[in-house]
Amino acid sequence: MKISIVKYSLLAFLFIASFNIQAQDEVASAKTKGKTETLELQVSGVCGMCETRIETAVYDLKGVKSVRWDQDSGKLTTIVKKNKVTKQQIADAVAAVGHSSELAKAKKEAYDELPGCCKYDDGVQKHGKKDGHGHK
Ligand SMILES: [Cu+2]
Repeated sequence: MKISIVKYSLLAFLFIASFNIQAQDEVASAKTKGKTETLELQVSGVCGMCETRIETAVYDLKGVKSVRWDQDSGKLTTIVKKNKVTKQQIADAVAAVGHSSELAKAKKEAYDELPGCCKYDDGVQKHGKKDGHGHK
């Protein structure tokens, strides 16, 4: 009888301890989740130079934590501080450096200044991914 009481209180202790750890984990992840959000946008572009240009323009926005443009899919994934940056701001930033997206058309002057190999609206196909720097 004495032994089983010890056993039960040990079990109860372990149960409570593991519950507390789990609860703390949930609070921690809720904190991180609450601080940032991921915004996705389709952006036109064809090569590694486009990738650098697009990512640099977005990274310059205040509140942007990380940015990645996928050359194959054209998908721009931006992690931002929550409620600090909008998709429209991101679209405007890439439009200002010559890249159209689903929310904003590229500024004509900026598009005209792109190197020939980056003119995605003039029949240039996606290229140069394998050679590492985008152009031969
Ligand atoms: Cu390019």
